[in-house]
Amino acid sequence: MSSDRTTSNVIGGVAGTGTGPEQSVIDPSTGEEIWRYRADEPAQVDAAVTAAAAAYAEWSRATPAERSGVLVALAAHLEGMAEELAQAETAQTGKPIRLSREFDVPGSIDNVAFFAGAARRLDGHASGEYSADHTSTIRRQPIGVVGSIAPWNYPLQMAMWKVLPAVAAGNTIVLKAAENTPLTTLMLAEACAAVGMPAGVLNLVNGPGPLTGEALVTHPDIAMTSFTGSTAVGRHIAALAAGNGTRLHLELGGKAPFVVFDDADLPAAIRGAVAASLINTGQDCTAATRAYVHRSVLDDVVDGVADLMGRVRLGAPTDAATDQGPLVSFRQRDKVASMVDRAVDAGAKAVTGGSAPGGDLARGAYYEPTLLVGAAQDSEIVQAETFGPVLAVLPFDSDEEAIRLANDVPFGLAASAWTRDVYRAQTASREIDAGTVWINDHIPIISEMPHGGIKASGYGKDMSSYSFDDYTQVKHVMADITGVAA
Ligand code: TXE
Repeated sequence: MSSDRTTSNVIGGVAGTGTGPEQSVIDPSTGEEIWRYRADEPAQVDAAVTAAAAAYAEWSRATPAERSGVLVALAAHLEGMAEELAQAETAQTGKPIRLSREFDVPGSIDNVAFFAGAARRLDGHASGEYSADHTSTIRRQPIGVVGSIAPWNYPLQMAMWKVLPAVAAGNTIVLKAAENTPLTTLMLAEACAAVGMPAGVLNLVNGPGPLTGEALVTHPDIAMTSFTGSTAVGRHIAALAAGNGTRLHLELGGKAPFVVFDDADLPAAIRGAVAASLINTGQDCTAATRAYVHRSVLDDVVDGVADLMGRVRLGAPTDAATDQGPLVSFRQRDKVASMVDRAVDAGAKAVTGGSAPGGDLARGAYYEPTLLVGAAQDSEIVQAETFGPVLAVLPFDSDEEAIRLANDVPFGLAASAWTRDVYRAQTASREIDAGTVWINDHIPIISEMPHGGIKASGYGKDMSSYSFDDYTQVKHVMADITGVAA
């Protein structure tokens, strides 16, 4: 579908190609190569950072209205490419076309619209006189060239989350997409150029993390690194960034608990557990992965979830009737399969799923929706990020135990509590260690609200005006006013 594309990077407004090793983009529903490109090497990364640095002087001094105007035009332009974007997103990730059409693409465009507005609300504040002879002002300023590295689970949305707060605040950016999912990010960079975003404001490089990503993170002219990906790579990047002294924004995945109290609306909780564990084939850092269910309603929840999971339609991602496509790659599918196998070896039972489907689907990276019971709290399947269509259900006996188990993992990105009791809901929202806690829901995100974690899930916020805390610096300007009146 994209095999006619001949360029794989955008540097200083010019589309070009890398000089490094060849990379394949694979349709994971068939295993077929849909595009091939050459990775960007340190020379291309250096050129991209240089272009971003050159564009910074003008872009950082553009008025908020000017920056906003570019984003308003971008939102309209992307609307016109929505179907093309959805098709490309589905081709490179295997996600159902319905998800691309109804979530990835509209969510991305809504993000552009939000930041078009937020760009004009970058208020500092005038502090007034705290000292007899001086007046203080707070300026909110951009920080320079941002180096961003995005993952493959939501390629377009993750690119948006990185690019928009950075450029809305007046920074310029070099973005690296995940090496297996570069297509929609390239389309985004071209759309930015088409609507008149000045050359060099958004630069795009592509290639593997150790080659292209590390060249970006260690480049001396980067002022900030923003990364979404695995905890292991995030920590490695943090160590590299320390060598430069650059500021960091890290979103490192999660292991979201889904807590069902005995007074919950059970049909809603059951539907929610299935939707939240299978969203994007479970390749979502906020996906529900551990359901803690009060022992008195455990059997009802297990039966209900197993029933609904059994009805999920696996199929071709391009089919609008498909609920669940393949995982993004055979590597990711094999990672998930071996985690489930180890859980079962350790004593868990797969109530439904637990293997890759046969038949026509065997040629793709598919894995069945999987419900596990009997896993131990300290086992790998409960503690480590799975990133697949797998939900483990564990019982609890008291509210205190539920909160303790919910917090008993290294991660702290998202969580949900299901109850009709306001006190329980408020207590859970206060006590659960997570950047987002949903009550009687799990998954929805909106551009106006922040997303980001604590503990091994990293730090910093995506989306919302809170993201400007990461992408701007606060400057104190203090003036001696004693001579002004003279
Ligand atoms: O991630 P990586 P992988 C988790 C999820 C998944 C696991 C492995 O659990 O199963 O990570 O996925 C770039 N220097 N998440 O291996 O490697 C890489 O090129 C600089 C959660 O694909 O972290 C890509 O652009 N960059 C997550 C990005 O990092 C490097 C989303 C993510 O890849 C690099 C994705 C290096 N040395 C996976 N090595 C989330 N937070 O939602 C890799 N990269």
